[in-house]
Amino acid sequence: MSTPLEKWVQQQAKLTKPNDIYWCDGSELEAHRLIEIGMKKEKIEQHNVFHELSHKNWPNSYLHRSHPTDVARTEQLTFVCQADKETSGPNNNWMDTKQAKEKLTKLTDGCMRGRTMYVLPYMMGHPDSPYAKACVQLTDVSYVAVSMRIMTRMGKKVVEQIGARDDFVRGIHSLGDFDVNRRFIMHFPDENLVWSIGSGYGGNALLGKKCFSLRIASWLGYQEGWLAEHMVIIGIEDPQGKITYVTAALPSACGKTNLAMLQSTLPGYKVWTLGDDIAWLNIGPDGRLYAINPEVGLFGVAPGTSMKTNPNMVRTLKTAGFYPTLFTNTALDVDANEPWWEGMDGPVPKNVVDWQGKSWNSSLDTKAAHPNSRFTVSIYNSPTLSKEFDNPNGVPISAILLGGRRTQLIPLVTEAYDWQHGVFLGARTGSETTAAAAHQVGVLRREPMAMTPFCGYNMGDYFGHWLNISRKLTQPPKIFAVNWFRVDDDGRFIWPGFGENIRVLKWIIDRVNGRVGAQQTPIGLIPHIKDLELEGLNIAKGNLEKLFEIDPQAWQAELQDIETFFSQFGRHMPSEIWQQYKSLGTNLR
Ligand code: GTP
Ligand code: SPV
Ligand code: MN
Repeated sequence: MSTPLEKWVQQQAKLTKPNDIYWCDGSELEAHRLIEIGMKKEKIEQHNVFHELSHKNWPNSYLHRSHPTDVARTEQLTFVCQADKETSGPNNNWMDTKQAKEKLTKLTDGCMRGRTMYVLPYMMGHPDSPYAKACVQLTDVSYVAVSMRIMTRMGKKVVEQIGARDDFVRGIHSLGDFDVNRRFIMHFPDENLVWSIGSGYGGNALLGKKCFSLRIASWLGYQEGWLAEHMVIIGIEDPQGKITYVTAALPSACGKTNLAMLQSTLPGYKVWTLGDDIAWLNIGPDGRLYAINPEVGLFGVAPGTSMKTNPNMVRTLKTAGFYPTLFTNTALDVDANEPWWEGMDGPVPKNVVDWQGKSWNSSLDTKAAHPNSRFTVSIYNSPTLSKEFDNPNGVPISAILLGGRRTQLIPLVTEAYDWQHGVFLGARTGSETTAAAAHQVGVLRREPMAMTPFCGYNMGDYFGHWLNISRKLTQPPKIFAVNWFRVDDDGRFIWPGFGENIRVLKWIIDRVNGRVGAQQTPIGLIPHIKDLELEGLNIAKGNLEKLFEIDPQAWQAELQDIETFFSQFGRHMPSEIWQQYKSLGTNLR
């Protein structure tokens, strides 16, 4: 008698028609075999799937070049197929479930011919965690198999854990033919199913990540009373040795990985890493909010990563760990056979090929590394890994930061008056778009809780769910809005950011621990300048004022944009949020 899992794999093999089926066991030996296959047998365009880099400075590292049309998430090709369009909401593309499956079945029929189907059993969350989920993804490329092994707890134990159960999360993935007209990333939340074809890139292909752990999990959370969020989890240790746990939502390529690995410039303070992208937030037995990171890897933006901006990330990448480290679409220093990207320490190497393998030099006006080029590395390599990382119950959260990338208008930090006001601060957040998705960069859009591309149901209901969560919390975390990205009249960032962000974190934990007061403004509470540790920084006085300036006139266009955004959600929009919106308008007048 075969199990539901075996039956499902057989069914999918009948449809996809691979040459052979390979069940991954998650072992070290297997990872090396898969990389060998990627280096010798599998190709994308003219490139092998993996190129071995020199292990001298970058231990166990490999370069992957994706298809040139397949370098970022494709939001326009991403669908959330809830039972009806209204449940998916205006924040998602929707297709009728039956129609979506007919379309996908056609595209999937025979798509693995001549290829291997890899079966990847994996857990999101620690296997002993009450919040963990067992999942299985199918894929036809070694890159995805090796990446999933770095990003998740993958292995044959999960098959035993699933046993005869039918409720595992299913993911079907194939590279297809890379034709964007035949590329779809589709979600079926009521069946715990993700079906993705035509892309091999990150969030489109590693189905445990955004597809399951955010889009589908957010829907599970809505029904079951928890939250799946696009958030960093960190512990901030103060000079007394007290650790305060904090989460932070920032949109894609807006500083989460940097914040998660922050190296403090203030003596006595230290940041411990628990997660850089996804947090599952549950109400614990004591009524506090607990966070776990369902992942075990970091899939971070490479350009700009250096000993100056993110030394702990550089150390993580240069640590010889148990797992391989992958570089996707970075440039290559040909002589050293090492990865290279804009913003790396040291001089530009003499002999560089760009992310597509074409000869490059700095006089060209193109980037050598793709702006969304990334590394995939085990979080266990990180020198700042929190000792609570594998705690199945997670860590209790005292503050939640909700931010965006705003070159104008939004202050460095604002504290919400209470949870309701905090949900409004999150809901009204705007951010300028980045290269993490295939769209125009630098366009302001609403990014509530950094979840615009990831909320798997109607965002109006999502705001209502956030409001409901606090009603069950004994100690709701304080909520703060942050913005590292304000620029001066010359277009330069005013706030130095990166390691210096500890100064803002210090104020936040001082507020949490009742050590300092705050000033009331029309938009929320901001620091008294005397309470901000600014020693050693060189910010012109006028610019410092700009970091906290609230210009009622300039807010008028923002109010209009927020209203237009909220209005789309019609009757799904909670009245509390509209009340908050009205008081903001009144306060600014
Ligand atoms: P995803 O992995 O896409 O979800 O994004 P992320 O939020 O983890 O992005 P990451 O930390 O990799 O941010 C990358 C971009 O943010 C780069 O352009 C960095 O230079 C920029 N960045 C990060 N932190 C700061 C900061 O404190 N100040 C400024 N000015 N830029 C920052
Ligand atoms: C993001 O775009 O927010 C990422 C990268 O973290 S991806 O996994 O491609 O979604
Ligand atoms: Mn992300």
